[in-house]
Amino acid sequence: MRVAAGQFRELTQGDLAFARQIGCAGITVNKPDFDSPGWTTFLGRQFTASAGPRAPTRRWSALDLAQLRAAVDAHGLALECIEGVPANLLAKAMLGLPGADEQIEDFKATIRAMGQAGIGVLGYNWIPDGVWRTTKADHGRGGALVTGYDHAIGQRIETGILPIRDDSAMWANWERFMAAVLPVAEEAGVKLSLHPDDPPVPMLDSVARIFRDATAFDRALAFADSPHHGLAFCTGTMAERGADTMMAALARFARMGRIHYVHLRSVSGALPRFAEAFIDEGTVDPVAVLRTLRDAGFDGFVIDDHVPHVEGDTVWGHRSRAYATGYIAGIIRALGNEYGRSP
Ligand SMILES: [Mn+2]
Repeated sequence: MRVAAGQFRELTQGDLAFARQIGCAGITVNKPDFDSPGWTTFLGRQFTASAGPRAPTRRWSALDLAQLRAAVDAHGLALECIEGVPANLLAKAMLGLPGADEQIEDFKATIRAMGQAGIGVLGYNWIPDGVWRTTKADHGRGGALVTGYDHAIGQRIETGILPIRDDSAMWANWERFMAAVLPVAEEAGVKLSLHPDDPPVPMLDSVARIFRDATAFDRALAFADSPHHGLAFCTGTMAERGADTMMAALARFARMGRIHYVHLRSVSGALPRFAEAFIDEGTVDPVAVLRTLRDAGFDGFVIDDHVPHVEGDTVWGHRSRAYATGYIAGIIRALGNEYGRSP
């Protein structure tokens, strides 16, 4: 068990130095669009500005991924995982719209490129419209800015942008996707890791959120019963339905060996209304989480996920992440040297 830094939408040499400085063994990268100006600069490519909006890169190349991995390696860090492709690269597949097959083919090409670059874990989720919050500036401890969600507000929102999709339609689309991509992941040696729907409510804006509880994970893990399909277990999202049920699910899936990695964050309250919280408050007990993982023999990595925005911090949250990461690392160390941070 080890700590990584994550939630990087783009990356700089300074970000990597910082992750190493605060003791991380590795990093994860979040939904990279490798043709964006930031990524183009990081990868040392020429950037040609084009007029107007540009669609994200549909499939990642093994060369871009290998260059990314080499840059991370050079800082003494492991590139643990890439957490998802940009959401609209899978939205048609999720919703079963025309173009779904092309998106699945692109995703398969991305998995193969990941394997060629030696990057072993690819996170994904099944929410075409992403994470929902109804407030982004709730006042957390000491006036820190935290996001919050109130289902009384969320359930009334109907944008009319997305088609109506119920549970059975979303399951059928997911099963079609998984049946197509899992054999490719197995052949490429890449693990696919499913993140729960956040917030985990039955439906938002006419689209069902199928990965909202442990029962749904049981079904998904049975359908794709392979070491190459497992969970990106998010303690925060799961605790949005209650910390006790989150802990029970954590223990069970960890014992099954189906948790690939963990997002360790906390929330205050639970649905229908919750807010994000610092790691040392709220309903999630990080000591209990890490002890449960240790006792189950979990050998993956843990990241801090979302963090409150504290005084004087950057957008990515260097200060707040240093606090959360150090907190997690300290607990892992206290649980026993053999589970301590990697050198
Ligand atoms: Mn998460």
